[in-house]
Amino acid sequence: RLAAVVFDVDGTLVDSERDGHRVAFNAAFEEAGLPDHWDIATYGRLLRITGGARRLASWFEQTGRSPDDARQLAERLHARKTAIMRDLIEDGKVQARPGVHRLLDELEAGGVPMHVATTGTRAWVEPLLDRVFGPRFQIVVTGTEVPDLKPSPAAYDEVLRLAGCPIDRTVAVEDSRNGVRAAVAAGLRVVAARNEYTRDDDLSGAALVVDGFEDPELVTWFQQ
Ligand code: XBP
Ligand code: MG
Repeated sequence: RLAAVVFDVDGTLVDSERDGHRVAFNAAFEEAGLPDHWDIATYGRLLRITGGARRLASWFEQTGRSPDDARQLAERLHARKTAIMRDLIEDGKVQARPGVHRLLDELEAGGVPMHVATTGTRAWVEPLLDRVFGPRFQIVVTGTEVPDLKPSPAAYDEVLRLAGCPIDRTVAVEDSRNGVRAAVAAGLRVVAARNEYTRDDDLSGAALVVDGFEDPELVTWFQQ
C-alpha cells in the first residue's frame, strides 16, 4: 500500500517549460535589451542544466561573456524572469498536464498523502500550486530551500525527512532524466511520464515509463 506520492512540478504536474519558463526567459532578455533568444530546440538542450539561474549563467558563458559577467547577468535576469513567470501563471498560461487532475483525485480519494519536490523557485511554485491545484499538497520543497538541484536527491531527501514517510512505500512521479536520477538516488520508486522535451531522455531508473498521465498502464499501476 502506498504511503505517499511525491510529485515533480516542471514537465510533470504542469506543462511549464516551452510556453511558460522559456517565454519568461525570452521576455526578460528582451526587456533588458539583450539580443539573446531561446527557440524551442535550443531551450530543450539547455534543460539539461537544472535551475533557471544556472541555465542562464551557462548560456551567457557559452555566448562569450566572462564568468563574472555571466553570473551577475544571470542573477539579475533570473529575478526578472521569476516575476514574469508569476504573471504568466496569474494569466492562466500554465496548466496541468492532461490526466493529472484525475490521478490526484484518485490518490486523494484513497487517502494517499501528496507532496512536491521541485528544483524551481518558490516565488512562482507556490502561486502555481495554489492556482492550478488548490490545497492538495502537504509538503512542498523547492530549489529555494534546497540549493543542491536535481539530479541531487536533496529535494526528495528533504520531503522524506519532513513527511516522515517510509521510503519503500513512497513513489516519485517525474518527467526527465535529471528528475528520475534524483528520486532514485533518494531511494524511491519512480513513475516517469515523458513529455515533448524528455521523449529521448534515458529514464531507465524508473519502475514504469509512460507517455502521459492518460496512459492506462499508469492508471492501473496506481490502483494496485
Ligand atoms: C526544472 C528546472 C527549473 C525550471 C525553471 O527541473 O530545472 O529550473 O526549468 O525554474 P525539474 P527556475 O522539473 O527537474 O525540477 O527558473 O525557477 O529555476
Ligand atoms: Mg521536471
